[in-house]
Amino acid sequence: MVTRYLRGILQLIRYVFFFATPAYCAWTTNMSPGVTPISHDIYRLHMLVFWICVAIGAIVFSTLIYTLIRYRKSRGVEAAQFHEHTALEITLAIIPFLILIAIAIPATRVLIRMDDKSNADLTIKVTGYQWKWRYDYLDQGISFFSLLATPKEELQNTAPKNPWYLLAVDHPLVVPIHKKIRFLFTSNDVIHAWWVPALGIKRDTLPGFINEAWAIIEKPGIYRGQCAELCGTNHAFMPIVVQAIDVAQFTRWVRASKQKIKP
Ligand SMILES: [Cu+2]
Repeated sequence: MVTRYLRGILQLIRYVFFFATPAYCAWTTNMSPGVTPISHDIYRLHMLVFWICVAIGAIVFSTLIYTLIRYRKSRGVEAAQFHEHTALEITLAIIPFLILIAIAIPATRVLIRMDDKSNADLTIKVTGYQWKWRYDYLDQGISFFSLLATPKEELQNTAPKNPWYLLAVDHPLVVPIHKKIRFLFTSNDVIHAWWVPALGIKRDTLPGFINEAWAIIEKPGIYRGQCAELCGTNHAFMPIVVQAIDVAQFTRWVRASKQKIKP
């Protein structure tokens, strides 16, 4: 009964805030655990910090509410006067310090792991353009642009919108699963950001600079993302689609793509 009631409230909140969102069906209340080791690390870190915040909030607010009721003026309670309680001051300084250390250690560990781009199986250069992405497979010699594939009628509201409205491209980034992919990020014009939540990657692409990231995708599938840095008029029209397939399929795809480039 209670769960049904709560579910009803949640549904109502979803309708109020997300009714207009076409990707409403994919909406969840928490961060996605993703499909790469780094995205799992980020998820675990997020949950750790979340539960620490929940504990702090529960302690602070329960103490506050109890105090407000128990020591209210109408009961004739008078405010206590005390100054320079050294032991209390030290305790209140040490507790937050310990909490910060408890967060900083695993966070640093994840940052170091994110930075380990060694022993990559393939390298892909991602270049941001106003307003599209270019992918260069440095080892395979394949290059192409990836453009928004949403039909004009949907953009102009003359046709019903498909579930992947503004999240579909003509040529997705095709990658193999279980291989360490090293990404190099740069830009041709202004600052963009390549953001694919399921891969745990969000990197700025800066003209004249190279940023790096890596991913080992565990599950075949389609993973979508968007440009996450306001880059001009069509910022919202340069989505990212990553298609992860098994190694044999990837090898075939590489061969077919090279054949297409030849003429
Ligand atoms: Cu952009």
